[in-house]
Amino acid sequence: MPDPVDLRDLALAIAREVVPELRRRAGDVNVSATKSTATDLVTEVDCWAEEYIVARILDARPDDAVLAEEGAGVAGTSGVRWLVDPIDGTTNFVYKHPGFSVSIGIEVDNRPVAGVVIDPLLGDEFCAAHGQGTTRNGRPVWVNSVTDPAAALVATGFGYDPERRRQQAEALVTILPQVRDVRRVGGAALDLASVSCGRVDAYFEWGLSPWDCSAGSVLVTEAGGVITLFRTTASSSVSPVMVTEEEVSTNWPDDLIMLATNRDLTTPLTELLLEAGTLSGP
Ligand code: LIP
Repeated sequence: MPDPVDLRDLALAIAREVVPELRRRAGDVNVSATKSTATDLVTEVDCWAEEYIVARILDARPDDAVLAEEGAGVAGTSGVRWLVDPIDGTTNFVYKHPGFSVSIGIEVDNRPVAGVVIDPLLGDEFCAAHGQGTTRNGRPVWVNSVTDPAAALVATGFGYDPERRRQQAEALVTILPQVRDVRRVGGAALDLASVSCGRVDAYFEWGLSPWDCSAGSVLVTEAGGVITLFRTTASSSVSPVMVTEEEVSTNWPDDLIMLATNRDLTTPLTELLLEAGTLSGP
């Protein structure tokens, strides 16, 4: 198996090469297209950064597979797969609002083993490799040890589909009064990085894509946290349907819900998501 440290270091080197351009163009770019809905933005910089990152990966490791947000997909033969979000949090990027990042995750045999998330505006580099812990700008970081949901600062995000947004907002009516507060910063990758370094206590979101959260989930687990994945169920009264990272790697479900937090908060926050209807879906 390729060394996760080598994969992480290659991801970091490549991500660093696009960061200056992202910093320079943030807030000074036209929206070139929309995707799933009118609010799901794409800019020429997303496309440029993706092309650049994918070319660099394949130049260094031609037998690897790549899956990237703006459409690049390459089937590999090595068992290594790169999940690339050239700009996670494109809306923030368009407004030069902190919360967007470059996210590169790496799986070996369908298991996430390394990840890099760089915040171009704040200059933070989050890196993790299996068994090696998580670092922020080279220094080790860990998830918080909060045990009471009422004392938890919880990040979340909203999808682009208006009906899904309505349901996400409704769930917050139940969640918000029972936690310390809620943050909606912008992109999943940085939200997961925030869990890894204790900048928030937990993060959950319904409807993520693999490139949004591949790198960030390694940051969380290597920082001592827990990633729990659920499928939505037909009724909020039944047990949540949990799925593994390997299962979703080969067959990514549109209704996936991710919860990232520390070991102690996982059960109480799962119960809160269940009470809020987040795990029961449409
Ligand atoms: C974003 C996700 C985020 C979600 C946003 C958006 P994108 O990704 O990372 O978690 O809440 O609405 O989907 O599309 O900006 O790369």
